[in-house]
Amino acid sequence: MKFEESTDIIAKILYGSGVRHVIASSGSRSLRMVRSASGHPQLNVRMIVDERVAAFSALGISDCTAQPTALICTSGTAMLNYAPAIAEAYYRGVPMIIITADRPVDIIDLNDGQTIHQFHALDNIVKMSIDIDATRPCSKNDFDKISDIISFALSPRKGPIHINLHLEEGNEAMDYQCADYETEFSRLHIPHSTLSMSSFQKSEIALKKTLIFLGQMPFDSEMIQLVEHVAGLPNIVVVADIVSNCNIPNVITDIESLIDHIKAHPDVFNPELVITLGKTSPISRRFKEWLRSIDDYAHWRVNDKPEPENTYFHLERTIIADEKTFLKHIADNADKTNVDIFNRVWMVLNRKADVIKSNLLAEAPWSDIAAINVIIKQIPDSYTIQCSNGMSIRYLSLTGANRHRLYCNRGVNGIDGSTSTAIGYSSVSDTPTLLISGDMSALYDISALYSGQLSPKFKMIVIANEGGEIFRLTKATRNYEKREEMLCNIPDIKWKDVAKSVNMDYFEAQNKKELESVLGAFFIKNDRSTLLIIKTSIGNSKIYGNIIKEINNRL
Ligand SMILES: Cc1ncc(C[n+]2csc(CCOP(=O)(O)OP(=O)(O)O)c2C)c(N)n1
Repeated sequence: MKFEESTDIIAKILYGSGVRHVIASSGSRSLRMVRSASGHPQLNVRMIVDERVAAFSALGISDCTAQPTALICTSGTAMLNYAPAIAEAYYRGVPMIIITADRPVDIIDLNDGQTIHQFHALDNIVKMSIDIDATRPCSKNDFDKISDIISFALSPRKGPIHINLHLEEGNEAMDYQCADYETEFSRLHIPHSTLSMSSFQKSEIALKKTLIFLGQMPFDSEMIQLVEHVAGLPNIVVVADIVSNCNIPNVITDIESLIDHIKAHPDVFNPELVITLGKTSPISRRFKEWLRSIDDYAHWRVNDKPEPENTYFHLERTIIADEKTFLKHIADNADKTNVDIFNRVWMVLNRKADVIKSNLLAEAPWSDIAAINVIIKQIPDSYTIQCSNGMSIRYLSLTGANRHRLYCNRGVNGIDGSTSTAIGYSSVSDTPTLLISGDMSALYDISALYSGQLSPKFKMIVIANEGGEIFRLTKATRNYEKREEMLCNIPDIKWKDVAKSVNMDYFEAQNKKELESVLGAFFIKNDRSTLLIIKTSIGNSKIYGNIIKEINNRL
């Protein structure tokens, strides 16, 4: 009889469900699970000590590979450090398998160290949790439960699940044989999303001035083609966040530059129907507020779950469908005789704004936005861009990102894990990854640079603008008398020393000329990961804000 521990079989179940990458954090309680996973010939297991970094890296890996990534950690508070990345995965619909090692059940609540109530601790941010006692031989029923919960992670809406695994400490083989278990895909039955396309008539869209909004979506060339087609229909305008990965000419990715003009001309620009696709709400707060404030339109949300998500307070219908199926349906049923000019008026406005914007950006004095405008034009086509929150993603929304793949944690995260996510992504990507980050975000997640995963294909640009620039721009914070001290401030970081300590090449630029002269080398060098620091000073937000104001004025 072949000896197999429960954890060996769990490792096989992981592989059978499509997991290829596992990130384990160091600990003794989790050792049995780690040993089994790393002993599996087809699982790629790496160790990252900081669980927050581990979980964000796993998120980046799942974003890049479109496969579930597994996490393993030890008992106690370790798992709580997974929470920010798990929450992002939950709201963005990214599958992740979280395995937390726990103590034997009878030593919980004895006031022992590193022991908390782990089961259910992540319940608000995972699709489902199970508690498995692997201190004894696991039964077929236990393995069925594990297979089922993993298949649930992979079924619509995809998302993270939590397996809390009670384990004996130690490295010696357990002296028992657990149940034989068929770990192939037999139990993994992934239901297809039910489509309710019949819930609307062709005429309901064909006759209405329709605004389609695209939130965050993974890059998908078939999706781009469909969007291109739909965005050419006369009664439809497509407004998309730059993280929709549909950055094509007939889609409006910079709504912020148009919003004042649109608000001033409701008869021309107000939609009768708004359809939203993708998991996230708009980056432009003013666009979201506009959609909340205007009357007389209906909102249809295309979603992979039936629960109503009434972001704009106009929700009329939830259409359960995947985005591509829905767009195909619209494209196939388009009314070719329609002579609506809704699309045309929006497109004319957008083209005009683009011309004004490109002049204003070219003339902008040295600042964050001037630097981003230079950088974006020089990023080689093969690069994926990862971006932190704060101003960076807003700068990119203004300049555009050409056709680069672009990712940012726009689900529910703030500044907590951009570097880890980008490094995780780049660790499994065949092509180079560029992270553009604010300096506060980069400091917050600096542990990622020490995670031992830096690949030569990873490039990082930090906009060193003396802390949280966004607070100097936002109405709610900019006039606070202690703004710099209480909101913006970060210590003076010696980035050159940081780069040296993690073996990254280092460049810096303090003006446009310096930037132009270092960019070529920054992108071309491919033997080590590289850090470029862009130094600007306070005043950036005024320059950025004035460009947007001026575009709106000149329209
Ligand atoms: C985890 C988390 N903590 C706090 C915040 C609040 N917050 C929003 S933006 C920001 C500052 C961002 O600064 P930086 O990364 O330097 O970007 P910049 O605004 O300068 O572009 C902070 C602290 C957040 N979003 N997320």
